[in-house]
Amino acid sequence: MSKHDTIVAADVLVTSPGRNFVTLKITTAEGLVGWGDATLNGRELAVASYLRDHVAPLLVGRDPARIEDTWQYLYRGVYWRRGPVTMTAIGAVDLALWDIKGKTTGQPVYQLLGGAVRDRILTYTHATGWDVPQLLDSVDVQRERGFLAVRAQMGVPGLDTVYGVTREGAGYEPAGRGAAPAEEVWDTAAYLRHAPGALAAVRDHVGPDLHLLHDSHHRLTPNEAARLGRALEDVDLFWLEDVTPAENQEVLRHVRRHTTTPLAIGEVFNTVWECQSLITEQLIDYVRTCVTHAGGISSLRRIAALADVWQVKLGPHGPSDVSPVALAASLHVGLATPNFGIQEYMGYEPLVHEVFRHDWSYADGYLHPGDSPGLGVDVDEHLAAQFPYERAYLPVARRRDGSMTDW
Ligand code: CS2
Ligand code: MG
Repeated sequence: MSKHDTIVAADVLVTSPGRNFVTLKITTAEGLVGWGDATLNGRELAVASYLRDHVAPLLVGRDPARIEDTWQYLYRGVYWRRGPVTMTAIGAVDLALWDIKGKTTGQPVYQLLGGAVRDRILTYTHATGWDVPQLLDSVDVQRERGFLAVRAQMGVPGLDTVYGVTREGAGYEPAGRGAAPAEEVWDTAAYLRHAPGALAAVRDHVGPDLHLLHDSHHRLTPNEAARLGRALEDVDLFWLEDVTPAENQEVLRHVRRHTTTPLAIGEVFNTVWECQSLITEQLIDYVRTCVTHAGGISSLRRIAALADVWQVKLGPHGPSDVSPVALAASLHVGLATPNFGIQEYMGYEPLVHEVFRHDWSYADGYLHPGDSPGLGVDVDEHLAAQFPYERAYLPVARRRDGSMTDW
């Protein structure tokens, strides 16, 4: 490869093999291709347009090796910085450029990040059940698949729909296809009456060793969160996630004063600045920022570095609504980052694995990114083209009195 390659094309692929994904393809004059995930569940076309209409023209002619300069150019150069759309677009560019750099050097990205600090990455997956028996069965299924850490989400008596669960027990895809979001009814009091007992039943069923996690999904007030954390202390959770919307990080001080249940927050955050107080005030134990929505590998490493100073660990978001390209990138960071705690892995439908052929693999409760050059993912563009975008929205939630709350 000549000293300086140049970007000759930046294309955006929107495909829907069971659910919508947005993928950035960067091509260089030397014929190298880098892939980046740009999926933002429920707002996919906003990121696709941000990339196609505003970023792609600026990438053509740039040196793909200048990853950090490109990150700074796109972050500081946009003026209207931060937010999920901007940072997911920047994240996709960052992943694609790290992918290219790996292919240029013949190295998996984790080697370019300093090499492995561990042999494999502890991962957790989801167990769901509308009632406790269904939930216990779902947990058992995941244990039989070898998972050492399982997130448990259950229905709530008196409610028809609850985040993270389906009555059918099928795999849970929150974004519903259609012209408008589904409207769900939420009742925090009913949830708080039910969740501690349900999670205690799971702990009784599985014994002390399985790591158990639970996601309150942004729905509690600080005092409700404090009460729930305290009620769950004997359940010995690995973490209790998103107890409050955390737009106001100071409110976690109240929660922290009243419970030692480990807290995890950050999947909807997009820069290190949103996590700053949570980390430097020890208000959380795990920061959940996603490698794409938080601005890419370059950005997630900055968050990890700040978290390491305060002994906070990474627990990156890894739902079914970020693509196998994003999971790959998260795993490369995970293998090379000392304070990486655990990786979320909801899994994908078989067709998604065909569209996004990847080198990363799961075995016995752990993931590994593989040793292919770059991120180790290749997109089957012909197959992807057979699944056009289908409008889909995440649900919205209203209280019983009809007022909006956090879904
Ligand atoms: C959830 C996500 O995995 C999690 O922790 O919070 O599934 C979240 O609901 C979805 O990513 C939203 O698209
Ligand atoms: Mg979550």
